[in-house]
Amino acid sequence: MNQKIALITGATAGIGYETALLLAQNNYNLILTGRRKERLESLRKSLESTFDCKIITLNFDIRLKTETEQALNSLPDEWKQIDILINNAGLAAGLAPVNSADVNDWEDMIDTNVKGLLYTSRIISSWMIERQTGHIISISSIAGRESYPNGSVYCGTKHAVEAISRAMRIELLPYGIKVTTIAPGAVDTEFSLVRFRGDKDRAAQVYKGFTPLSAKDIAETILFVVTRPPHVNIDDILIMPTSQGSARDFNKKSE
Ligand code: NDP
Ligand code: 8X3
Repeated sequence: MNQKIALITGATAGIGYETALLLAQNNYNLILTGRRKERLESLRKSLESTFDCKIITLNFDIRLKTETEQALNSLPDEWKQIDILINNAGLAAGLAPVNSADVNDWEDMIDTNVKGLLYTSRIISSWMIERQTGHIISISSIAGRESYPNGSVYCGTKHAVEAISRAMRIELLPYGIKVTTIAPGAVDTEFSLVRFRGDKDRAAQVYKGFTPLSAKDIAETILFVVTRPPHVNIDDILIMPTSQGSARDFNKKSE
């Protein structure tokens, strides 16, 4: 295959979905992953019929090590030549202090945001090392730079993403493999709906009174990062809405 191959984890919604659209539009061949199979299939059909790109979908739960390994290892050899890995799948579950938070929420966040990212990076970085080329982009968060009350474990997982990426940047240096973290502030996706377990009103409150980032803003940032020349690596980007100055400081207008 002449076109570059990008694998996006969590392509069924939000940032991953918009990144799939933009990369397909720019003729990347894509491996799209997520748990919602129907969404993956309809995205594949729509991208392949609209753009000059080939798509493979892998339907697995990134929290499960064996399922993740089996799915990735099932790729045909030519599709294992992944040029770009976008570690995007992730979630926040709940918003509660350590003394009363739901332990299952912690496990969900740690298993997805940290362990899932590691399972995927472990396998794909080994393929990149064989080819002495590649680029791993991980979606961190403002929560990877700051901690906020009631978000201890989500913030902890995103701090871990930052720490793991910094170490991988150095580990993969001898092989010419690029490593980037992108840390967004508030992005209007399904993120808050997931965090508040489908409570639409509560999720909508998060983005009320200011203009949040869109998933397309992050997709465009990813496209910028992957289109730099071979000698340039963007190590790290913090991207915020103009109306957000820190994890907790917003310039919100009442409506
Ligand atoms: P969405 O909820 O819109 O999308 C999350 C994606 O992750 C979905 O495609 C979902 O797929 C996938 N995913 C979640 N859990 C799993 C799992 N167990 N196995 C496989 N895939 C999974 O959220 P965003 O697009 O906003 O989030 C993308 C990333 O951006 C996350 O890492 C998030 O932490 C980060 N982020 C988000 C910000 C925001 O404000 N929205 C800000 C900063 C960072 P499916 O459910 O089909 O499995
Ligand atoms: C998502 C942004 O501020 O809710 O990572 O943690 S925040």
